Amino acid sequence: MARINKNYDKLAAGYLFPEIARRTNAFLDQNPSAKVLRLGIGDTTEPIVPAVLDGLHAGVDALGAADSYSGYGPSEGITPLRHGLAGHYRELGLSLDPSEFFVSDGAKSDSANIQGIFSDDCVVAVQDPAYPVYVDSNVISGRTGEASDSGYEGLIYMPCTEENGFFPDIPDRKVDLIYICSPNNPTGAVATKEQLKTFVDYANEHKAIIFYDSAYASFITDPDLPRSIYEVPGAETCSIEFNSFSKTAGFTGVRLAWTIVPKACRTEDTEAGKLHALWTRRQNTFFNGAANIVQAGGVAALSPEGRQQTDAQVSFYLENAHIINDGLKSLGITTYGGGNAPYVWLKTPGGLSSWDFFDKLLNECHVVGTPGSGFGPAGEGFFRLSAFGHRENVEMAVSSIKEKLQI
Ligand code: PL4
Repeated sequence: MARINKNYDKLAAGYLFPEIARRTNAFLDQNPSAKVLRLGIGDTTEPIVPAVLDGLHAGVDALGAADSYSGYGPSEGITPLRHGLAGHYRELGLSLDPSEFFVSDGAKSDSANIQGIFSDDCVVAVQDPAYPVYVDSNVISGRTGEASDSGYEGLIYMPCTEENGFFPDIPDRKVDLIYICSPNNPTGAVATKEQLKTFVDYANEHKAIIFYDSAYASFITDPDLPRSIYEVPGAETCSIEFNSFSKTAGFTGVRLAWTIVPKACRTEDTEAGKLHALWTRRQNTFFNGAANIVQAGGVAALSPEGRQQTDAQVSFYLENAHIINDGLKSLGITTYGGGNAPYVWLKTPGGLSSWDFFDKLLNECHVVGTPGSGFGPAGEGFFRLSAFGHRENVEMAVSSIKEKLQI
């Protein structure tokens, strides 16, 4: 008799983003003429820049000629892209080998799948609030107990609060797998090298592994802030890093990302090289590589011209974040983030719950955001606005909030 994975039944509620879509659609059913301004999901809206489009076109054209046609490629990614990525990190002063880069179709899938190469009894620590994928993938894999208002039993929550500047202290007990996201989704906070060093030292001491999600690294403008965890001495032995072309090159629908598993990275029961070998084996078994057309676009995105154009687009989104921040602050709302990240994290006015504020913002201003509590217990009382909208929509949303929000 076939039986299902009962861990799915533990998942607290519907996945956050479909739930937002459900509530928004219900509002539109009731108010069909309303123009809803979406600052909820972190999804890019600007067109792909010309240099990257040229790369994608070249990828298509290559398939149309017998001498340049390619079929299945290496599941780890094509050589020019892995070399290009290693070159990108060399600019940060880091010497990672191209073979340590695993190209994939998304940081979401990689950050969800990575736990699969670790033992089921690993103790997991997450920043709270956090991108829901880290928690849900471990719930599904059976590393937690049931959910309650304070989170999942057995999961170690590391609160990120106003008091600690939205970066947690190291765990006060031994944990095995630690998820850190910087620039952070949802708080927009960026960890300093000193803050990351506390975790790198902890991980090396306890033979723990850090999963470092740097999907928004290209939004860092402050030259003193680290764009990769490997800028911290000692990180290569204890850290796996995820990054993505999604937000940098407008590839949220195109799909292209990379994960770095250094050969030096190891666990308590393995030698250096084993984790790299396991992830290679995992990807070879479950994944047939990112689309060749898309990888050609990725190579173009890393070219000098591609970088210049995508950097300009990132600056454009950061300007949106400034507009949102300025508008909210003018109403006396407390905000965080937005300076080196595409998310503005605001404290709900009047002490409203995150979902109550979601409904209020939608009903009064026709603006959709993301409730902080959807990212974890410590997100309650906060709310996230995304800076990825069209400028016109961002400006309309801010005007609407300034004119109509009753606080
Ligand atoms: C909505 C910290 C967004 N349906 O595009 P990927 O897979 O390379 O990267 C996804 C990703 C990875 N890491 C972090 C992220 O914030 C994201 C994307 N997050 C958001 O609004 O929080 C899009 C979410 C998408 C989803 O469920 O991921």
